[in-house]
Amino acid sequence: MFDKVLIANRGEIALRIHRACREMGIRTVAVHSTADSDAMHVRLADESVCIGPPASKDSYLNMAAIISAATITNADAIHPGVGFLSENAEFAEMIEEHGIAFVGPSPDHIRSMGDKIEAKRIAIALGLPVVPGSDGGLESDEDAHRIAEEIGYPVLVKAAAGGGGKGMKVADTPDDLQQTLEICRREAKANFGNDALYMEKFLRRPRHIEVQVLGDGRGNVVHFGERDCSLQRRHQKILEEAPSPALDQAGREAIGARVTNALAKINYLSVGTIEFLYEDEEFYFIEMNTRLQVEHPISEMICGVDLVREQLRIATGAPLSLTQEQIAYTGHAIECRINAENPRTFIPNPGKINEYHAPGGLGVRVDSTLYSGYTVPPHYDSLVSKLIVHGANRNECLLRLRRCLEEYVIEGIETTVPLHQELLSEPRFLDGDYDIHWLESWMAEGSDE
Ligand code: MV4
Repeated sequence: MFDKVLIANRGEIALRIHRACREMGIRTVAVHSTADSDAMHVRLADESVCIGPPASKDSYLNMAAIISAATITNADAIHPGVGFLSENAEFAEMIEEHGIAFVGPSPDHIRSMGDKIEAKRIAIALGLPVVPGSDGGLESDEDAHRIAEEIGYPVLVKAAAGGGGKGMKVADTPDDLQQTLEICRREAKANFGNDALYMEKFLRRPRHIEVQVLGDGRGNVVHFGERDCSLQRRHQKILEEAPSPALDQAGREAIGARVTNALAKINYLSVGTIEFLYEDEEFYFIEMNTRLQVEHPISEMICGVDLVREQLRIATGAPLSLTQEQIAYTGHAIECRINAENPRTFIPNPGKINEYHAPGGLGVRVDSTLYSGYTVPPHYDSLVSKLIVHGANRNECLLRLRRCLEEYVIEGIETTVPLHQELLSEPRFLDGDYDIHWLESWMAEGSDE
């Protein structure tokens, strides 16, 4: 096992990774910007290195500074966490060139899944169901019009370099399409420096369901069931649950088997997530995330597996320690993302925490950077805490979640706790009857009253 791991991240995820390392007897190195000197991830780590000024591009995205920090502290591995450099193939390569282990997939897999046209091509080749569309890039406007006629309007034009909702636009008619192509091409060029586009049939009311996987790079791949991430606003997830209220055990095993068979063929290494849209009981691959995800704890809670621990083990070259048959699901888990934001406008609200009390008790997990007296800096993502609750079934989980949200005290800043409380009195949510658009329309309705 590694002796020392550098955690190239901040916030709750840096704490999460530190905790796995500590339990495995691995020493940790935190890196931080000058704005994060007082952050909890710095306080808990065995060592810390300041890697630059507040702006992410000069610190948490500064590859040379991070690799230097690993070298001077003698770290034998780097865990990239989520966001920042976690899906940067060049970073993974650079780390390996320095003789340091990268806790993540092979650079080739990161690179090919980062190109959404390439990712879809691979998904098709591996036998995963995809959304009907261009099955490759759009060669010309004529090509685009022909494919749109074939699959039928409305269509969605997406940028190869996009993902996570960036660089896509719907066209309802051939007239629309001409404009859409021009806008998408221009924006893709400006934002990503790559104007390659592809097209798909636009699914109107899908759910977003993703499957968690773990592979050892030797053809062994297991899955940990799915997460339903349909509750989102402007492509920011608000609350996730596992299992999905829309799937039964047979459905779960069927999609899980398709995913593990597919990824075994490419000897996938490390944790990863395959994202699907799910509509009328059909799955459609959209993207693959080649990293740990923010919402991974809900899968851990229902499976009883520490995914970061397994990810670290596998990064040493060890084979998988569990088989698919050993992964069983117990109960239901929900994660509420608690952001330092106004709960209605989502305008960030960083500042000093005057009073802090986290909920606890059976089935409760809080992955948070907050402490009394801490000042949430304004420079980064506003996620400050994840409240993760497990129950024997969905109803018990919801009752426990309501209790925990009442108990949670965060004073001094506005947070999204009240939004989660409101959601818990909403019949559509309580019934699990929602799609990717429901939360936004529900919030729009509320503001009219
Ligand atoms: C789609 C879609 C409908 N039809 N593709 C947005 C993020 C990116 N990962 C893919 N996205 C979508 N792709 C087709 N063919 C609707 C979305 C979408 C969405 C997907 C997942 C979660 C939230 C979303 C919000 C708006 C649109």
